Formats: sequence, C-alpha cells, structure tokens
Amino acid sequence: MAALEQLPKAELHLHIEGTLEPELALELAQRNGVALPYASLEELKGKYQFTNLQSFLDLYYELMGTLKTAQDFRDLALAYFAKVSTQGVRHAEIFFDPQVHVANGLDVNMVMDGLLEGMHIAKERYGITSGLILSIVRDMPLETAQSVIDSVKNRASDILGIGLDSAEVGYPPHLFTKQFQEAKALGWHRVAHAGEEGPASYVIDALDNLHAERIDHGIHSVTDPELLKRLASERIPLTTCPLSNRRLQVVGSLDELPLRNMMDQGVLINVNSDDPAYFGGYIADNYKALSEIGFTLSELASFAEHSIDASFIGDDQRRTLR
Ligand code: ES4
Ligand code: ZN
Repeated sequence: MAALEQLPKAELHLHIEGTLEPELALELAQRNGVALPYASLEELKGKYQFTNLQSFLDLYYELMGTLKTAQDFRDLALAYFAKVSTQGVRHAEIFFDPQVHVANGLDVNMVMDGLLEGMHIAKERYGITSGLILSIVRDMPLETAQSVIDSVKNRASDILGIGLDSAEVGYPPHLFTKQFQEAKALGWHRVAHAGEEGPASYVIDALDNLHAERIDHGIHSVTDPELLKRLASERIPLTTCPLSNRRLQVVGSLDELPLRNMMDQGVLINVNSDDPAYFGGYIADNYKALSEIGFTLSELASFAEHSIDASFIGDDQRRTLR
C-alpha cells in the first residue's frame, strides 16, 4: 500500500549483514574465492526455513564469510539504502557485528570504512542519514568484544552506539556491564536485544545494568506488567520486528504479537525489518503485514512517528523528518 511506503520513518533495528541477499552472497563467494556448500541459488534458497533464532544465526554467520573487502561492505550498505529509499526511510541506525568479521580475518577499521562510505553516498543520493551501532555478539568470547572496542575507540565519533545481539538465552545482559560502561564513556548510545527468545527479566537486566536507552525486540516484556509500566514511564522504546518474530517462530502467527496490548499501556513501539534478506521483507513489508492483520493506518502512522522519536538524531533534524 503506497500510504505505508510514504510514511516518513526511521529504521532502528537493522543488521546490515542481514541485508545480504542470497544472490549477492553467491556472487561475493565467487568473487572472493570463498567456498560455500551450496551448488546453486535454488539449493541455498532452500535453507531459509528457520525453527528458532539459532537455526537462522547458523546461516547468517556462514554467509557473512563471503564479505571480504571494503567495497563489499560499501555495496552491501548501498543495496540496502537503494531498497528502502522507496519505503519512506529517512534515517537508519544500523547494527554491524565486528567480532565475526575479525574472526573471519578482516580488519574492523576496513569494515567500518566500507560501511561509512556506503552511508555517505546514501546521504548524497537519497537524503537518508544514518549511524552505526557496534553490536556485541553475546555468544562469542568476551575478550573478542573488548578487543573490537579497543580497536575502534580512537575513532569513537564514527560510531553512534553499542548494541548486544545473537543467541540470547544463557547470555544475560549483565555479562557485558563493563563494555557498556566503557561505551557510555566514549559517548556512544546504548541499546540491547532482550526479550526476543529470552525472558522479561533480561529486559530488566539490560535496563538496570547496561542502562539501555532502547530495547531491541523486547516483546517478552508483555509477561511482566510492572516492566510494561516501567518501559512506559521511562519512555524506553521497543524496536520490534514482526516478520522476524514470525520467521524465527518466536510467535506462531503475527496476531499473537503483543504490539497493540503494549501500545495501549503506553509503551513506545516502532517497527523494523531486523534481517530483511532472511525474513521475507524490508521495512515496508513489515508495515504491510501489520496492516493485513488489522492495524489501522493511524496506528501504523504512530509507529512510524515513534520511530523518529526513538532515534538518536538531534532535535533539529528530528523536526525536519516528521
Ligand atoms: C539477529 Cl533476529 C536476531 N536476533 C539476535 N541477534 C541477531 N543478529 C542478527 N539478527
Ligand atoms: Zn536484531
């Protein structure tokens, strides 16, 4: 629906590596001499049926191994911006997973240079502003998280925020308290995935110990009425991702998502695509899916407005975006 595509919005929960389409992954594998165990595009496309978060992460991390050069990262970012330039996205705050790239033998500064170049071109070409969120991969060794922070702190202003992603259960937020404290001292914003597959107590943990300013997913907050009151009163936005939750079987169907319930209790909700190349759609497809289960245009417009409110842009720019 054109109206949904025209709503001005910010995308706040987007893993740039999750925009790697299977066609591009195979092209990069060939160009970069990376062996993948798939003989054809059809065979690879057969692997996109996920049963939970881990089953997705296995493919996501495997295909990330095809990204090798600054140009690959620039092209990846540009392909994303080209897609969402027709979907109302005015601003994007983009996760990347540097620990994985370093484990693949890449230099984190090269990865950032490629992404930042793509982001710069997107501003000129489409007028879309953006920032980078360095996301800690919570199930990799803690030293690797500390080491990527150490590698980029001399260019702290190239980074907008710190995040926390990957396999959630068994990796509670407080394990990363020191890294988030250091991030705060570097002037970075703080967000964390919590309450996606993990319980509401992980959301509380992220608020209490990481001082998270937004919670990514956060949908299991709905099981704790006190937490919902806190999210509303402290104005902590949830960056939700409907198609992701369905594809990873966090919910059986979209109408099990507690979005309206939480919104009615005053929680600030916005809508995002997470890993659009894997979950069957970019941001406008997520809006469309909600519209198909009965969300009205005015409810969807309020999610879009809340996305701009929940972004880390300055108030001057915020006024120009709405
Ligand atoms: C992710 Cl859907 C999701 N959840 C947690 N971590 C992630 N990294 C990339 N996509
Ligand atoms: Zn995510």
